[in-house]
Amino acid sequence: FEREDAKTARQRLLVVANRLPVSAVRKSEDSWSLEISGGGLVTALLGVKEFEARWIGWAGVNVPDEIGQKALTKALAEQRCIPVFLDEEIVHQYYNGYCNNILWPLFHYLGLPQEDRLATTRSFQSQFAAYKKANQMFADVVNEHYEDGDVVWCHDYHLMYLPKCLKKHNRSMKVGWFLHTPFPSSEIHRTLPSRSELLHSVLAADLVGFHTYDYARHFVSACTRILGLEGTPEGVEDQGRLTRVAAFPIGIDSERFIRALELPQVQEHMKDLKERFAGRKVMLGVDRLDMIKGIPQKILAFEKFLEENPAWRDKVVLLQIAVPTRTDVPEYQKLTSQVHEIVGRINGRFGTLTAVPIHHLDRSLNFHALCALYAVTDVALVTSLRDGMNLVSYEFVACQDAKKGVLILSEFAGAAQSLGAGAILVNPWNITEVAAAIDQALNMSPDEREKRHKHNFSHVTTHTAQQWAETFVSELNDTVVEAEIRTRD
Ligand code: ADQ
Repeated sequence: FEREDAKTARQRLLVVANRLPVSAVRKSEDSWSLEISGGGLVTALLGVKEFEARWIGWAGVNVPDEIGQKALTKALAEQRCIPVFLDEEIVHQYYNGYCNNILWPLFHYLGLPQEDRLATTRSFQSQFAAYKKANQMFADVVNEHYEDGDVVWCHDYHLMYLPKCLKKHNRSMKVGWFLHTPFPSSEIHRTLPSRSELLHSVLAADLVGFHTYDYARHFVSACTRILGLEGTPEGVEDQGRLTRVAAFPIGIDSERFIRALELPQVQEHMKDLKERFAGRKVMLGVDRLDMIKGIPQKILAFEKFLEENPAWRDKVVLLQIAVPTRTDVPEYQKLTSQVHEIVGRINGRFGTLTAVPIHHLDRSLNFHALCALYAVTDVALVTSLRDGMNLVSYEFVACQDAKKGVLILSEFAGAAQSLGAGAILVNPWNITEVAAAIDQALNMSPDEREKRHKHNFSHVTTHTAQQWAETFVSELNDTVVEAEIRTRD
């Protein structure tokens, strides 16, 4: 009955994520302009009609003064957003430090930071303290706005300490936690100094979700091996209390992409691109400029392909659109220079006076330009070294119903589990294998392309972002009801 009631009364959903789905720019002492970002999570939740969603998160700006905080809170309220104010020091230690320098690389199998061990250990402790403090600040805002019957959905590696903070305050709160990155093998998680504390905290949630069964299995193994708890087919059991653990593969709002292709400005853009690259096959990479995306490896594989296939040199072009992220971090600056250097070398080697084989852009594209690019592409190259899911592969497939292009996809992206049958799967570390996959993709028969595309298109259009969000929240409601019945019996 509880679910039925929730449906008719539109249950409130509190989505807690590190960042709010808006960018805030201060116009004056007491006024702000807001821009809604179109990320996957935002579109997923906007599409869910069953719940009334509110967002709680950091607005991405430092607002030290009360006047500014009040004005921003008011402006955000119109967008159903509630800010958590974090000062610069906390952001440095919690966000840049513990989240992005420790958990992000570790969860993508890149290990813990290797610099001066002593310094790392010392800063590790202060960063973990800041992480817990920041998570408690998120919890305080949730507690302030929570009403009986709400569902609280915590997102990602930034907020692993949040379920514990929430349940400590209110045991009956319905809390779910979803991880957008991979959860690594328990042997990797074991290296993390705060390994047990984080696992215990996540287990305080009622439902814990991952993109794939493998990540869920790794999490359960970490709990059994590191904490000595019992793993069951349903989840993890601790002193009679079950935390349900399951896979909820995310999707995209495929209709939004399909509809965009009909717009005159997108059609115009497609026409320009087709003219610009007439006579050449277009290969495409769209990534955040992050080490996990395997951009240098991808470009080196393309070089190998050109080296081995001279006949293709003036008949193919690789467009690599890499939006810079975390630009203040030295490793990311190094990655940018490395990519520029490789691209420069290859263009110098195989370019002619009229054309170069690689166009590399360090920038973000707007939605319409991105759709046009996806639609004119012959072969998409997604070669992440690790990736929780990878939505670029889904977006490409959604835009390809006319062209039926080929997707080359890393076997280390979560998407390999869902789009594997239609894509050419590769080990992104093996440059020879990726070069061979490029050859196979460019020479694939139309029948084979159609067959593979059909499989992927049907998956992408039926496993949508909206369905993902609805499934997770329904499962969370059911899990809590089942737990109540178990306790009563
Ligand atoms: P990301 O690592 O950001 O997400 P991904 O899933 O590919 O990776 O999503 C990237 C989004 O940014 C896509 O919507 C894409 O269109 C957009 N984007 C990337 N580069 C762009 C560019 N140059 N210009 C414009 N737009 C660009 C994290 C995890 C993923 C997981 C998602 C969702 O790392 O593994 O799939 O969350 O859970």
